[in-house]
This record gives sequence, structure tokens and C-alpha cells, in this order.
Amino acid sequence: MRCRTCHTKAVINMRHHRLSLCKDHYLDWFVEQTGKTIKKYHMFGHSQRVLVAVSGGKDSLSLWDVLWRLGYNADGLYINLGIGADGEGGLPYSDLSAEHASRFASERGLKLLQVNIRQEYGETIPEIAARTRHGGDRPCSVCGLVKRHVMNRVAAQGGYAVLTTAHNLDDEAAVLFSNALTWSSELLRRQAPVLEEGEGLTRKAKPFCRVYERESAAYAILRGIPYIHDECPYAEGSTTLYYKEILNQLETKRPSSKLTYYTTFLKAKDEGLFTPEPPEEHKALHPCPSCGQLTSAAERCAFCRLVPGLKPGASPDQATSR
Ligand code: Q46
Ligand code: ZN
Ligand code: ZN
Repeated sequence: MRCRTCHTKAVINMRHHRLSLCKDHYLDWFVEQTGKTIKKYHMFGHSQRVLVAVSGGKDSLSLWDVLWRLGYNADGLYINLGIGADGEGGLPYSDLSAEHASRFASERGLKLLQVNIRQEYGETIPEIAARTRHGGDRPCSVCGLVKRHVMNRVAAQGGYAVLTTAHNLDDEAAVLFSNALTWSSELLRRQAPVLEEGEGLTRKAKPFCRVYERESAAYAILRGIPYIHDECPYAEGSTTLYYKEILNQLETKRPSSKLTYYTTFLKAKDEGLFTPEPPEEHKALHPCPSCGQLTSAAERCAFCRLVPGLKPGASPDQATSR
């Protein structure tokens, strides 16, 4: 197996792209592909301030590294969820992932904003989930709600033009599969590489939406980026992981299935398969009287009903400054 560009020994073979590359050409190719995706979907420009949600895992650290190499003005946001803080799963998962994010930022002189959920709201994510019994026996629904709220708040307070998350093609295909199984038209309509301001408050973009999980892992390893290898202990046994396994089986038999599935969905949407969101739905949103974020709830938003210890003006810590 030889590199298509220089014909030396290849380190990666991407059957879905019919492409083998050596280390150096893979690292360049990966950055170039991400840059093309950012431009293709008009995600952001070099003059805009970008906030990258970092978890300490391979995808988010690879994304921050790529944005940095492409010369974007990107700061990081790490949210310490307090997972493992009380010995759940036997590992202080959040503390380990925080260490990776901090080290990554300080090695490159990048600015990392940090929010610690327990310090800010008095409880960790598993504790909020246990107290409120919201979302059954998994804390994931509370976790998603709190992360969304904090990301929106920090992005708005910091004046960032866009919030980027490292959702990759495997994530997007699994979400699409889940939404298509039940034909959830509202969720299908909202799934896109860019969520415009107003749909989720801050504008959001997913520069890795066409990147296979295997490709971002290869990038992190070949770039020598230390990252947390363990998954969050609560991810085990999740429906999303099950859908990812099914799609991986499909991909093994038919390389490029995931990419085709996702990109043809986007094309069908462009061609009007899903009707555009009616303007009335935007009008139904109003600012939450407690935190000020837009909500469709009659009074306080779901976050404020869940987390009573809200400090509306709280600012994130700044671990490292550029
Ligand atoms: S971090 Fe949070 Fe995930 Fe862990 S508790 Fe569930 S949602 S699995 S992305
Ligand atoms: Zn090469
Ligand atoms: Zn609120």
C-alpha cells in the first residue's frame, strides 16, 4: 500500500475515498478537507471569533488543532461535567479529560475557557440527574441540556460569532438513522452542518460532519495529540452506539455508505424534501425570565427548571491566555 502522492509506504487506506496516504500527506489532506467543508457550508471566516467545544477526546482536540493550523481565531471551551467525581465508573473521567484539554491549550498558547458544573451550580451532572430523575436512569439527557445552555451562555457572553462542535460523520449518520427510523420531521429538518442563530441561539457549525471517526482518530494519533481514550462511562450501551455499530457493518460491506447516506440527505433537503420551518415557530420563542436564553416553554426554560442554583452572570475561568 503506497501513498498516492509520494509513493512511499502509506499509513492509512480510506476505502470510502479510494485513497492511501503516508503520514505527512494524510495530515495535510485532513486539514485541507476540513478547510473545504468550512467553506462549502459557509461556516465562518478568518475574521470571525470561533469557540470550539472541547471534551479532551480525539475529535474535539483534532478539530481545535486543525482550526489553529488553518489560522482561524478559535478559543476552546471545556465544560467539567463532574463525571466520575464520586467514583462512578471508577475513574475521574472529567478530571482526566480536563487535563488533556488544558495541556493541549497551554502547549499551543491557545485560550481555553473552563466551566465547572459543580462549582457553578452546586451539583455534578450525575447528581442533577439523580435529584430530578430527568431522562430515566441515564444522565445523558440532563447532560445534553446543561451543555447546550452553558455553550450558548459562554458563546454569547464572549461575543463569539460561532460555536463549533466536533460531531463527525459517524455521529451525524447515527443521528440521521435514529431520526429517519421514526421519521421525526422536525428533527430531520433541523439536522444540518450549520444551525443558524435563532434556531439554537448561538450559530453552530460542525466542521467534521464529513469526517469518519476513524479519520479523526488517525489524525490525533499521527499528530501526536494526547487525548482521553476512554468513552464517558455513561455512553456504554446507548442507542447511539448501537446505531453506529449497525452503520459500521454496512460500511464494511459497502465502503462509503455512511458518507453517501449523509450527503444525499443534505442534498435532498436542499432540493426541498423537507419543508422549511414555518416562521411562526421562531415567534413562539421568548427569553427565559431567569437566564435570558430563548425558550419555547411557557415560563422558565428547561435548564432553569432543572438547575435552581443558577448564577446568571457567571463567567468561565480562563485557564490559558493567548
Ligand atoms: S458526556 Fe454526557 Fe455524553 Fe457522558 S453523560 Fe451521556 S451525554 S455519554 S456525549
Ligand atoms: Zn506521501
Ligand atoms: Zn432559563
